[in-house]
Amino acid sequence: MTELAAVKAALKSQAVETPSWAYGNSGTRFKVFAQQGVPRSPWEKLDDAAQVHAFTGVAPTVALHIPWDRVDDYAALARHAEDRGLRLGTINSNTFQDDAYRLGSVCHPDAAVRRKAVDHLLECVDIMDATGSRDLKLWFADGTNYPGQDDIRARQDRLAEALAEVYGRLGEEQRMLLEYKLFEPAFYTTDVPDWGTAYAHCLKLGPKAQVVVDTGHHAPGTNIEFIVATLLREGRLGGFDFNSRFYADDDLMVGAADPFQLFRILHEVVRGDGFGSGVAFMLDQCHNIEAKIPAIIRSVMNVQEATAKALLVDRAALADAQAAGDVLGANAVLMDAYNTDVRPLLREVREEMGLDPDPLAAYARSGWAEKIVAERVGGEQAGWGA
Ligand code: LRH
Ligand code: MN
Ligand code: MN
Repeated sequence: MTELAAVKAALKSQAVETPSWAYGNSGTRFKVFAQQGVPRSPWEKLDDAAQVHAFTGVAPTVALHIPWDRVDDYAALARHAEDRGLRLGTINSNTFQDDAYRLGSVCHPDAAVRRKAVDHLLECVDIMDATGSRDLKLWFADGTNYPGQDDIRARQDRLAEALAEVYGRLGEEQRMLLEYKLFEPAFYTTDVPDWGTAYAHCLKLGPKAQVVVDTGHHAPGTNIEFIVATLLREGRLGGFDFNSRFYADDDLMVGAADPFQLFRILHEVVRGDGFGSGVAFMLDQCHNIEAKIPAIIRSVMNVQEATAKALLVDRAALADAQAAGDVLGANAVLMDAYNTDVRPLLREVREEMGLDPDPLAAYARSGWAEKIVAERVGGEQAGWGA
């Protein structure tokens, strides 16, 4: 295979998982601007996700969030997905929207609350069994607001105990992805604030426990690609929650705020043989003011563009320059790839996949946006304010 053919093959095989909650209404704590035509149920979220996959060709799975996507029959939901060329993807747990969790969930000082939280996580694994999902994504809002409020170390013990119980319930092919976040909603301590804490827990649990890097969950200036390189080197990068941040956990479209950072991250994925190795490429975004389906299509395209650039890095030339201590030469190799306009290449890739080379224009022409506005009245909120 020529090098270009290999790059094209990698781009065709890339899969970007879209989140069910990105299709629904969402907002800030100040205001949710409801949009017309948004899905009224998990079933309709899948209908919209099928449009994203139809026009991009690389978004075959959809992440669910429980209870936002609770249904009576998950096997039927999986069939609904299959009928539309999709599969159900990661199951995201939610232990942050119940009054019981004011002081935390799996780290709560009261064993009864911890039990309730763990039972929810176990229920999520039951759902994975029904949907055929591989990954359980765990993000905990647990933490404290004031020094002295609770015992930092005891909370880690409670966390470890809860994770071990859920880990023991996983099937052979199932994985647990532990997501960290610097702060919010807790402001003083967070129980899983960084990759190191997540990694330490995963290491104790076993190989089915992996770390998730949500690109919006770091302090400003954090070198995320270093974290990615390290986790890949340790065999513990489970996947990404992609989005953009300018300030905190902004959940804006991936590649919008800092496409160069996204390229640097994906360069480390390529370097660390992370493609095809089980690393999940997921979006975790909310589209508060922009049209949702086009925003998700744009996000998938942004991931593709950064991936294409990362695949175009001349790794032999880079290795030579690095070995020779050629600082400027090595930097130039990387920048050459980043500065390549990969849009013509991606248009070609899409045509070879039998797709329209311009997914956004094709979606706009399809009439889907008008159809859902006409047919759907009273769309639901994604979950954050629900
Ligand atoms: C938390 C988070 C986590 C949740 C999602 C909705 O900030 O990133 O992944 O499940 O947002
Ligand atoms: Mn996330
Ligand atoms: Mn987040």
